[in-house]
Amino acid sequence: MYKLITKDGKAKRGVFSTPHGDIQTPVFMNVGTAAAIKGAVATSDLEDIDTQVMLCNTYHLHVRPGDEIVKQLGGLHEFTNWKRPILTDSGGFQVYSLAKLRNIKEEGVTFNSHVDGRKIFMGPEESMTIQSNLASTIAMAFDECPPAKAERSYIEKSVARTYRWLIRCRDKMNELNSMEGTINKEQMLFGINQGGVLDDIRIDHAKMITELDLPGYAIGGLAVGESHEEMYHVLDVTVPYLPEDKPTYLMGVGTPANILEAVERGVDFFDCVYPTRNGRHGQLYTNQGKINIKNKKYELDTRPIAEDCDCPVCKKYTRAYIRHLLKADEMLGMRFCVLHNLHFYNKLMKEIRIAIEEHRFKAFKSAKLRGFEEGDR
Ligand code: PRF
Ligand code: ZN
Repeated sequence: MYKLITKDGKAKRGVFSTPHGDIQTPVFMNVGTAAAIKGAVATSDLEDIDTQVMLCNTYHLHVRPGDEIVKQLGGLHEFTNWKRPILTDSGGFQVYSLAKLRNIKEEGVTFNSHVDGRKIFMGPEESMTIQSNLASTIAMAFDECPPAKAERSYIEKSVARTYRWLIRCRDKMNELNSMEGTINKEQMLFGINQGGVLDDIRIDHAKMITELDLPGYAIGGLAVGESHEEMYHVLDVTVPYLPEDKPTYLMGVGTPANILEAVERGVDFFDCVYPTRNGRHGQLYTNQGKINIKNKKYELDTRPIAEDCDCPVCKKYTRAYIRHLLKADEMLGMRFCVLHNLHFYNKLMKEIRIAIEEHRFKAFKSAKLRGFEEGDR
């Protein structure tokens, strides 16, 4: 399903074929947690800015509107009218970061819903059933993401359990994919590597999950409080133990600079809330660094957000106007900022793909990083 087109150093340029269409990698997946991109961006807008994959969350959609409801409506693709690939995260991470976690046991986790406080149980089988109901293209394994500063003994126990959970996820998905009434019988399961910043645990776990011959693998448990250097080091030691002929997905990462560094180390898939979250606050990405459009100095600025940007917003609107919209709390301001940022991330990935194809990734990366450092103008 994954075809490696070419490599430039360790950087990979590939195509991942799915029943919902091909994904050109490296790719950025746009975060639509509750089946919506925050900032009033529609799935039809995503098509306009040439994005490839939407990411949704098992936990959020289970709580509201309920995965059974989404199933009755034909699955996420029908529900959202986004017909290209969708990846669903398993709920594992969101339970730790959002919900009030009550208890974690071999069977799974018990937590309180962040919407109405009701008690919910989720284990590998529940997560797979929910993701099957949502009918995403790619389902993520149900894992535990231990805190960055957890002790070695805790991480060891946690990773061993995450491995046992992966076996249960695989078995449950096989069962669901062969069941009458399943919407997407070709749903794919990606395993998730964990192990904090401990090299030996990361490597052992990577070897074990690779044995299972799943269609793709993620590296989880990063960008949770460790330094950038620690994160890059984990990639340096772990990626070589994941299969080169399958996609590698770095979960929840990151800044444009983080993405460039990770691509250089062989990562194919990314997702991050930065472009949407920062956009909603008027933080805009450009090739000359981030700018804060609410800054007084843009009051009379009639240039687009970025002179070199061909997004639908930069083609038509000025910094002065967008600044005014945000200052006046007009929703349109947020929408414009999120659209520009998502376009920026997706365009960056496109440029990365071309640079790898032309075997000039290293020079491309250095030039980009130099530009980003110019900062607020
Ligand atoms: N596990 C899962 N989802 C995630 C993570 C993880 O470790 C992370 C860590 N950055 C983001 N999203 N299931
Ligand atoms: Zn733009």
